[in-house]
Amino acid sequence: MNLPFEPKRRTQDYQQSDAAHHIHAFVDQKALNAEGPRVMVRGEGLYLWDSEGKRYLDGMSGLWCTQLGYGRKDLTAAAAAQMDQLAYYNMFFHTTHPAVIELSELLFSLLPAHYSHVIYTNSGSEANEVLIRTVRRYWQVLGKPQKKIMIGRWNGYHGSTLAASALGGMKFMHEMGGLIPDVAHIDEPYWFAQGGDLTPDEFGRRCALQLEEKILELGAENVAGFIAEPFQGAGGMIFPPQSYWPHIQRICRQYDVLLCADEVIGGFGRTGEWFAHQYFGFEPDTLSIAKGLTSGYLPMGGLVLSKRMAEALVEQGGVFAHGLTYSGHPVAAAVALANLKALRDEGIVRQVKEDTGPYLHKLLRETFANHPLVGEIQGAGMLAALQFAEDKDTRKRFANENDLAWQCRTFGFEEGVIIRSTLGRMIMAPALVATRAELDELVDKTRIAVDRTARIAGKL
Ligand code: PXG
Repeated sequence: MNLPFEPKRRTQDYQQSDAAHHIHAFVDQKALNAEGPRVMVRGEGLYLWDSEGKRYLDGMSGLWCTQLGYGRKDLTAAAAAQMDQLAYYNMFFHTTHPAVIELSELLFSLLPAHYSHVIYTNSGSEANEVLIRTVRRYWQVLGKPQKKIMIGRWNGYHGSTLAASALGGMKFMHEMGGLIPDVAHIDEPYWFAQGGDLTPDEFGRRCALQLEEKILELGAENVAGFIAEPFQGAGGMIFPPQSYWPHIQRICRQYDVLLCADEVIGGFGRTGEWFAHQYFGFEPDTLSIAKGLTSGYLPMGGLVLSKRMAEALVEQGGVFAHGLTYSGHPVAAAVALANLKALRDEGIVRQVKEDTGPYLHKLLRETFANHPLVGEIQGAGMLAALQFAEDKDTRKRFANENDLAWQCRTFGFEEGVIIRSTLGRMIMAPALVATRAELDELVDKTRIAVDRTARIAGKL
């Protein structure tokens, strides 16, 4: 666990070369070049080490994806064995291979019975790109080609490629390089910030009814699908009120609009259920998957289809004009297979649901329910958000909440814990294999970071 590690080069060398060649994600590159990125060199279990030898407890599973933690030898062995046997072949021109077949068998044994088919991709963004074309194709096949419009949500996140970012509702992303036609948005169900005087349930219903209003405004005969994350991830780890999903599902069914769940973060055990829609109790027509499918060890994503959709596309659809060089890549498939087997056979998802998830949330309530900086604690399983509030009773947020949360994240790094900030929320999503002792450490170090933040906010 604490093996010494010698990086090959000095941190500054790495940073200078990095600055010379890379445009990083979601950052002002000039500012980052001046500061120099942290260079991560090793991972084991929940821990990461940087090039200075500093150790961090990774409270974010990388980017919400390393369900099994770092350094799993069974996953590296699966990759090596598959590379030796068949490093690459594709699913074009009437071919397939055992790795992808076995992966799909296992995937559908874990999914509810009304899903039957999957289109593999290399990422969550691609899954959502494929989603748009597949949903439109479905309606074409059913003789309703005018059903084309996708409805998403403001502050939703569905990826960084053109159509995925258009489906998402991050306006600063829309401003960088365009939108696509036939996409509309409704408000997000973020009660703490936008609920006003409504109870959470009233607000959840109100947000869901916006979908109905939007469908009626656009004409149900023109609307293909509604896409949403079961809970918002990148937008702040926001759980919707309980009333939200039942109303959304009812409205989608009433107007014959496909319900598309983006399970890229919520899938593969994050909430303690295999999929987040099961946690919230609704039945989507499609599921976008990625991240935890391979525990992040190799890039792989996919679009899961209900039997009803797959049947129409297969039986009546003719040529499905889509395919990626790496769809169903054998090495990614072999790693995904080993990953899903471990999650299932080691009882990891069950452990999150029955033991470590409740433990984490009890700890968070004990630590933060009466904390002067924290107005709300949300989450389930290995997933949590702390909402900063200037006044809890009125749910008044700090004008500089983004800066405060970023500062808290920086304090976290100093204390040796990685947590993520979005607007005024601190997010935790540790690996599903986290032990109680590791969760103690996560919450303890987070508390120190939050206390330090409370001091600069004048709350402690
Ligand atoms: N859908 C959802 C719900 C996501 O969270 C994607 C699609 C896109 O997946 P790819 O594999 O194309 O990145 C995501 C990705 C963050 C953060 O800071 C979140 C994501 C990616 C990077 C950072 O919360 N989610």
